[in-house]
Amino acid sequence: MQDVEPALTAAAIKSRALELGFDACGIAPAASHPELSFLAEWIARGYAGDMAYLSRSAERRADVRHVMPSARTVIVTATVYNTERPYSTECADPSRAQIARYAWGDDYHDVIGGRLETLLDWMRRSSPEPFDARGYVDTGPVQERVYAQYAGIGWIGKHTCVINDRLGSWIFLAEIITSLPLAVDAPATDQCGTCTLCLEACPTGAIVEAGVLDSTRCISYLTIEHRGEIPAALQPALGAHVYGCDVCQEVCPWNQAAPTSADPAWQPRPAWDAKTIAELRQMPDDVWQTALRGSAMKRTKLVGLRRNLAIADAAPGRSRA
Ligand code: B12
Ligand code: SF4
Repeated sequence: MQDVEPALTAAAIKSRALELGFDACGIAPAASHPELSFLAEWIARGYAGDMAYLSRSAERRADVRHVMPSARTVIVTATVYNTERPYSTECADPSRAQIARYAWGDDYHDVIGGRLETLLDWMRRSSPEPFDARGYVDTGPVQERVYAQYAGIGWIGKHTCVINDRLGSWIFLAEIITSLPLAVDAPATDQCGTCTLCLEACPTGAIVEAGVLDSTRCISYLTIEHRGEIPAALQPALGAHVYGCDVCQEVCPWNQAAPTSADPAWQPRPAWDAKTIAELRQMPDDVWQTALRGSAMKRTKLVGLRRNLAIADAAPGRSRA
């Protein structure tokens, strides 16, 4: 029997999502997409490092229907977090601390989580029938990039980030898994072509082949997720990256004219906007703790940030002026 679109339509949901501040919204089927099966091999190769939560939840991450058996569609949203600041690859000053763009403003889990809840509340009020739904921003057991690709939001680039042909890749993903048989979008098609700029630019060679990232070499993993000492052999390559890294996305042709967001939530906080490594090292703990409130950067805790700053301070070529 053919599914009949419910009274709450895909078009109405997308238009409400845009009104709520999301920059794109698409709908993917909750199906066995072939890319979902890469996760098991990726973990087996050791590319997850010590992110044990990924292997613990690998079974659920293999398909959203393992998370919610009644799932039929996944509503995927994208939110631009890019702001008017130069890329780290454009900065000639080695004393300037580099912080990943996504972490400059408010914690996206809180901001986008709130917007997603508002969208879901509206959906429940607008639907004549009750339905099952679960919303996630980053932390759920969902391979968000795969569903984003099948929702037409963008393709998974060779650097593994989702690229939208209009917005670029400075986008947060968030989704609502639903039991609603909504009309789905066409999947996005790969537009990387023969380009390999991100593979060549990665300071630690973490993109081991197109679409495959070895986290244990990735500066984002090393400076945010990894606890304890950072392997000595990789430390010099960290350069001035004190929290996360954007190099693979900065060199991407699809981000050369990427739109920026005027949303106050994503604007850089003054405590770390355009600061030197030395200034951040000298910032007292209580000032750090206040600045980190409601910021995604608290994930690594102050001890992790201080570890990263010490490594950056000792980086080769770093001017101590
Ligand atoms: C674990 C994780 C990380 C890890 C591992 C990253 C990775 N590439 O897997 C680390 C800590 C390194 C990381 C870093 C970053 N992350 Co992160 N991360 C996640 C998380 C929680 C899970 C991702 C995951 O499942 N990885 C496992 C592997 C298998 O998945 P994948 O690389 O995404 O895999 C796809 C392709 O690589 C491809 N593939 C895999 N194997 C193979 C093999 C072959 C042969 C082929 C052809 C393809 C292929 O298909 C895969 C689908 O399974 C997601 C949120 C979520 N729940 O999805 C956020 C997420 C992916 N991260 C995000 C962000 C913003 C970042 C950073 C930019 C932060 C920063 N600046 O420091 C960097 C980007 C680094 C990079 N190039 O990926 C965003 C990405 C948004 C976007 N536009 O894509 C997400 C979606 C969070 C969000 N809700 O917005 N992250
Ligand atoms: S830099 Fe080139 S290969 Fe890498 S994601 Fe962008 S377009 Fe694709």
